[in-house]
Amino acid sequence: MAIERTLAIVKPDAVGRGLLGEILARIHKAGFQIIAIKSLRLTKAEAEGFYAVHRGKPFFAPLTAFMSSGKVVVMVLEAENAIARWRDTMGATDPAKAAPGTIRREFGTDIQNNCTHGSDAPDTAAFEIGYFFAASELL
Ligand code: FUP
Repeated sequence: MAIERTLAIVKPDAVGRGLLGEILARIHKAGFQIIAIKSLRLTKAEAEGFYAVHRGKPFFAPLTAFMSSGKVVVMVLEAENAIARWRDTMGATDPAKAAPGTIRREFGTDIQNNCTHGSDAPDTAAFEIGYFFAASELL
């Protein structure tokens, strides 16, 4: 297994409900290094660019409205097998289908308000990390 980096986002529902500390604790317990972290509010256009792969789907407009509705915390996580490991820590997209003990199962409200994002493959991780962080922030 290789050391990988993945992009994680704590979404507006989780930041707004005061869940950032709990989610950071879970990130540390799962063995990730936080390489970079920042808090920001996405514009609608920035949210649309981030989720461009979903443009045209019925949930695209509500999803991008939600993602630009409040502060998010974006971070780059590093670990062995980080992409799959972070997705396992988050749980399935729909909290109702996520495994017990995962972030989305324990804190998610519904398939849109599911608290966290994680890259799903090495190429998307590279795109998503580059969307938020300059190379000089990732040393
Ligand atoms: P994930 O990789 O688990 O974040 O899931 P997807 O890339 O399939 O979807 C991205 C985001 O779109 C999800 F986090 C939530 C939202 N979504 C919906 O709101 N409705 C859907 O039916 C599917 C996804």
